[in-house]
Amino acid sequence: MIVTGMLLGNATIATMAEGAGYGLLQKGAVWVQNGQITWVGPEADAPEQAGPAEDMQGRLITPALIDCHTHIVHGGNRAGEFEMRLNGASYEEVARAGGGIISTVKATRGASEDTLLAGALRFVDALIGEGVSVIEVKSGYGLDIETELKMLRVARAIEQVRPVRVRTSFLGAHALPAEYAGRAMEYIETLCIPALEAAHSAGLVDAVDGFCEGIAFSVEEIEPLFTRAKELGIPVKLHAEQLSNIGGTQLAARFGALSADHVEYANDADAQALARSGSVAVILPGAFYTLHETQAPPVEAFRKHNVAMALATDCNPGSSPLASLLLVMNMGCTLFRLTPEEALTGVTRHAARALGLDDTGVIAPGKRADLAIWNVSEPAELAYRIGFNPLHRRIFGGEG
Ligand code: DI6
Ligand code: FE
Repeated sequence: MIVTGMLLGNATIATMAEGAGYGLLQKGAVWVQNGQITWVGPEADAPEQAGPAEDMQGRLITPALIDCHTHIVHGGNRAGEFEMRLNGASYEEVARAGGGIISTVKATRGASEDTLLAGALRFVDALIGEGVSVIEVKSGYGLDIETELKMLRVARAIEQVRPVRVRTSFLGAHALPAEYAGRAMEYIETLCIPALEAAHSAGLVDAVDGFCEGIAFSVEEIEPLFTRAKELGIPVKLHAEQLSNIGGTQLAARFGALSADHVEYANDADAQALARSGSVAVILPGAFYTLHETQAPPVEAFRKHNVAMALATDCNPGSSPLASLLLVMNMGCTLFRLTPEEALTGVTRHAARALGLDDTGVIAPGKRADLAIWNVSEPAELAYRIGFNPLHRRIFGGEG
């Protein structure tokens, strides 16, 4: 008998397969061959060719985690601004001292690709250390063609130096650069769309994102960008209804978006629109926490209308300087009353869907062998503990 691959046995397995809650298997085993999952089930039923099982000693195995919304590539940091504010400085004083999103744009424009990559890897490594296998990375701190492309190249470079998959989102419509003050539509038409075309030609874009908000871009300004994305065959997603309700969720749904993200101010009609379009609601508790927001996303409406909910770090230097997906799971439960099962689904199966990936996020035959093995015995413990990382081992594409 020829034994191939590896059989992980004596495990509690949360397969996260559709329609089955955690899809929990006690005394389970999973068989991995050539980077893929070949079989999962009760160890007693394991195929003979799988050979003897490696003893997981009752540990929990889940799909590896997926962080489906980050701004992990950026120049500089805003710790000084954080400190100024906590010492009593007003928003205007911070802005006059060069703070805010525009300060990150300046730092990102000025940074080399090596510097940006080294900065990002600090957070990438923290996420990998928590069992993460896929990270979405947005541009959006360039706001000029050259720097938007630079950010996306750095995002792609992460995959070359770390065992992780990266999905890139073009976020040229993140903020209006000073050069275009008062001319938002002109920015979209003469800079943002050409930047998207250039980035797409260079093979750097998996999705197109925008920041639809009073302080950023309106529905009317995002629409031509989404129209162009559609023509190019690129899926869209949108930062929508984070600080107010201005119709971004409806726009996202109209374009069949992969996801609408933040969505604190979304209402019942917005939830229905997402349900119809099959878009995922990506919930970002890190920004809510950092900004001291009080409006929680309409979780009850999402449940009622069967909108898939994902959770992500939103890792960025301003509103969410957060690089722990385990903490995000806890925050989702504590701040927004998600159940631990919804939280785990939100960083696995639903996060994969928010990125348009159908080869990962669940433990099932034919999927990638991206697994996280934890020193816990039940899945609720992952969301329950705060500031504790129980990862025992991560398997990425069958390796590890
Ligand atoms: N939503 C946010 O909260 C951040 N961007 C976005 O689209 C803010 C990013 C920053 O402050 O750097
Ligand atoms: Fe964001």
